[in-house]
Amino acid sequence: DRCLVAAFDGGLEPLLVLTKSDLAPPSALLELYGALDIPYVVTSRDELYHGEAAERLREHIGGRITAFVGHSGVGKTTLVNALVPEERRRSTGVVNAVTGRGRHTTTSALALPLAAPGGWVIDTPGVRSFGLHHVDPSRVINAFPDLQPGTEGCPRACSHDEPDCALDEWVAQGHADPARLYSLRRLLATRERREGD
Ligand SMILES: Nc1nc2c(ncn2[C@@H]2O[C@H](COP(=O)(O)OP(=O)(O)OP(=O)(O)O)[C@@H](O)[C@H]2O)c(=O)[nH]1
Ligand SMILES: [Mg+2]
Repeated sequence: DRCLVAAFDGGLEPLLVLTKSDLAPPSALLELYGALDIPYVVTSRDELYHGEAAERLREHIGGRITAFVGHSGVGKTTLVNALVPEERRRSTGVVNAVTGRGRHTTTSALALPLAAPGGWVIDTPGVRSFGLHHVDPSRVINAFPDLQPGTEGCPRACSHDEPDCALDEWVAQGHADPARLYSLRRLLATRERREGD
C-alpha cells in the first residue's frame, strides 16, 4: 500500500506482480486489490522456467521503464533474470525457512534494457521500509480509490482516524473491505515514524 501511495502520487502506473503462486494462491490479495482496478500478473515457479511469466510481464512493461519494488526474497531478481536472460549475472537468494524473510541479496539498483519493443527494467534491493515523507498526508487517500468517495461525509481536514470519520460508516455499508481502512489508518499513523509494513 505504501508503494501504491507513492506511485499514485508520483503519477506512475502501478502493476501488481503476485509471485510464487505455486506456494500459495493469490486469491486473497486479488480480492483485496480487485476494487482498485490495478493491472496484475500472477507468476509461479513453473511459469518462470517455461517463459510464460516473462511473456505475460512483457505485455505490461514492454516499451516502458519499470522498477520492481518489494520485500527481500519476493523474487524480483528472479523475474528480472527471466525477462533479460542474456544479462543473467545477478544472484538470487534463498528465503529463510524459519523467518520467511529474504537475505537482502540485491544490494544496488540496476537498470537492464528489454528486448523489442524496448524499455527498461530496474531491479532494486528489497525494502525494509518505504518512506512516504514526500507525500502530503491529504494525498495519501488518493491511493485508496475504494475509500476515497466515502470521505465526502468526513469533517473538514479529517485525519481519517477520529470518531467523526465517515469511513467507518462507508466500510460498515460494505463499500470497501475493512482491511483497506485498517491499512490506510496504519499507514497514516506510521507515516511520521518512517516505519515500513
Ligand atoms: N517457489 C517459488 N520460488 C520463487 C519464485 N520466484 C522466486 N523464487 C525464489 O525466491 C528466492 C528469492 O528470490 P530473489 O529473486 O533473490 O528475491 P529478491 O526479491 O530479488 O530478493 P532481494 O534481492 O533480497 O530483494 C529464490 O530462492 C528464488 O528461487 C516462484 O515463483 N516460486
Ligand atoms: Mg534481488
